[in-house]
Amino acid sequence: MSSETTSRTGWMTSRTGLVLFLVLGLVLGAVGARLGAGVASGGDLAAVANQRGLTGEQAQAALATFVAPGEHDDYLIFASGGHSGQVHVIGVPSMRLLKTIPVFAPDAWSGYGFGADWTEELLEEGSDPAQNDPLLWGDTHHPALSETDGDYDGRFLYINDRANGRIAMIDLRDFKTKQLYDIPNLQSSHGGVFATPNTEYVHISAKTPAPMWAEDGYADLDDYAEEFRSASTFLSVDQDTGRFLPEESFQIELPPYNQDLADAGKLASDGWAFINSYNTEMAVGGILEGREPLEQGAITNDFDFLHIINWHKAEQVVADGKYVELNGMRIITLDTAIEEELLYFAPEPRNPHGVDVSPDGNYITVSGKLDPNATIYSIERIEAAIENGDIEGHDPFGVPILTFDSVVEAQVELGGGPLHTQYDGDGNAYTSLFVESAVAKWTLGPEAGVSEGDAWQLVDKIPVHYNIGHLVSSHGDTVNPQTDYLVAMNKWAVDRHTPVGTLHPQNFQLIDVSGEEMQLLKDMPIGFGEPHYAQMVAVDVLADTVWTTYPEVGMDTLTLEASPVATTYDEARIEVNGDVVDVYVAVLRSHFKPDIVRVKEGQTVNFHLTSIETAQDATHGFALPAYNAQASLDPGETLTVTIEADRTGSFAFYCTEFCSALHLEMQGWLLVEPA
Ligand code: K7E
Ligand code: CUA
Repeated sequence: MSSETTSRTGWMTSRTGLVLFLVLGLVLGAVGARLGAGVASGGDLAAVANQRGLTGEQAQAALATFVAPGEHDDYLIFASGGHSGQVHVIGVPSMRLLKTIPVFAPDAWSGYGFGADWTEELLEEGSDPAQNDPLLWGDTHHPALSETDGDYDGRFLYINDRANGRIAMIDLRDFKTKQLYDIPNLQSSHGGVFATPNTEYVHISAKTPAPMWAEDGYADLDDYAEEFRSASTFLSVDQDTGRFLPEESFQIELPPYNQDLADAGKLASDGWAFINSYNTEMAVGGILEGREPLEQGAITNDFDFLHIINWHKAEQVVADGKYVELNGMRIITLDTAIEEELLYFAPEPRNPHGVDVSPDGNYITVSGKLDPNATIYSIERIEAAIENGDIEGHDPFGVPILTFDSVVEAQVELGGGPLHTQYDGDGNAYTSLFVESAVAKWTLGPEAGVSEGDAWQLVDKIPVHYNIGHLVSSHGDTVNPQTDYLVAMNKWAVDRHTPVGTLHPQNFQLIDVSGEEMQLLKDMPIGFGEPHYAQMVAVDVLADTVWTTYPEVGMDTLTLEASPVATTYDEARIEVNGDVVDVYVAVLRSHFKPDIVRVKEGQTVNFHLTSIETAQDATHGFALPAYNAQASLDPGETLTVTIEADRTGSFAFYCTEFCSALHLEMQGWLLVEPA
């Protein structure tokens, strides 16, 4: 892996350099254009730049991001879709949207939640059992790609639902959601999603504390400190399927603070996990009840607590049976966590947002949000402080608080509203500044290969448009980030795009970070739901594993194994067993076999559909509008659409995907004869 990745680094860097060299040569040298404010002139390229009114810098940026028709991008971004409940896949540097993966919300194109049984079952199983109807939306926030040896391995993608405390698993062979899991004892979850360096666990923590021990789930807010709790959850992962194994997972009970962003330790800090928190004041709001608004109550303390969890130790504590079970989840109680010395706090400037571990694992950057500084802790100092019992007290629940000065390595003043930090391959960090609408580039310390003299310096800043939230660099959460691209994920677009009404798109901005100074290359309007976090992975990581058709005809979408209800063309048939009609349908260009299905009112009809296509992109749909069903079948896929034939009539079904010249002819009949 490492020699491969090293060569990837070299290739990327030299390629970026080559592009810049060519661009400079073409625009600046050969055609004599002036960079900066000047207008390119002379020569064909310059003529185009001139005609389009581009400066030399703009022309250079255009060439640096241009991916020629038919060519592929270098990277893929997996971006959360916020409360659209989806994941968006975007190519870099072209910033072209390649795909939207439905996760927590139905999607008619792919038939997700619109008829195929597997999709309806997923959405239903992933819903909170206490809710009457299946949840049909989610608020995706933080994607986590699976990792091997601390680097993305292209196998699985995980993403949380901030609204409902759920998490999803997407298989990156077919890019489809395979599991939705409503995590016991969590009402919501925010930023606490990460994969441990070998995807032993996927972590997710609570956002808003809940009265999780209360039998009926109820406790009054007057009893907040006594009754409400949070939990950090380590979900064990089946290495073959990528699925969560609840019976091998565990939680750690936490005080009723709002746990925010989280990150896994790696290399030097492997085995540790870090979670930010806010509202250690335990404010609950209550404006009409004579209390201050929550956001005021939550900022009275100067410090909140960085949660430091030794998950290796927690794993052992669970193995030793020192847990209780709560709603089917093994949970280490707060008292046990303290007793077993697996949970520590360190003060962090009030209401921080991001916590991000550096590629070498030594440094943990906490972004101040209300403080212009990034505060950097070192794992060496943390371990020493724990070893020496260097604590300044305990929180109200008895968790030891390490002394601030003993665990903080450095503070770097960055600007207004630091939120999130990413890293590159050369010891630099990039922090989003929400209030200032900028990205700050700064240097890490000696453990990251930066000389003492150059360490902990703000070296560059670039404005972004506007209100940046997260930012993402290539392999930015791994032990092996690259120094080429950074994408600023901005909340506002304001005037950056042609007005399209009152709901504005958001705005991704691609930034070149390969040189000394950051350079803005491209804007990408995001008109499909609010992205929060994203991860960026080199396309060659996925090249050998992504399927473009299912490898065998008759594969079940969910299990990715041979489906027991698959059919061949010759075996396509209708079987009637009393009230149940099983229709084994072969789907191909350009018909369904059988194409006429006669049933009686009141029967249950299972359409077991198998696409016997093997050609890339030969996707068919199966729409039965009279029964509100729409499914999509990729080449080789088998799925079932079940309907209760309670509506009599003669109904056409048809293929929704324009699959061939005779696509319109790809139609059949469902005849439901009155009983
Ligand atoms: Cu900063 Cu949910 Cu990661 Cu949004 S969070 S930005
Ligand atoms: Cu199959 Cu259109």
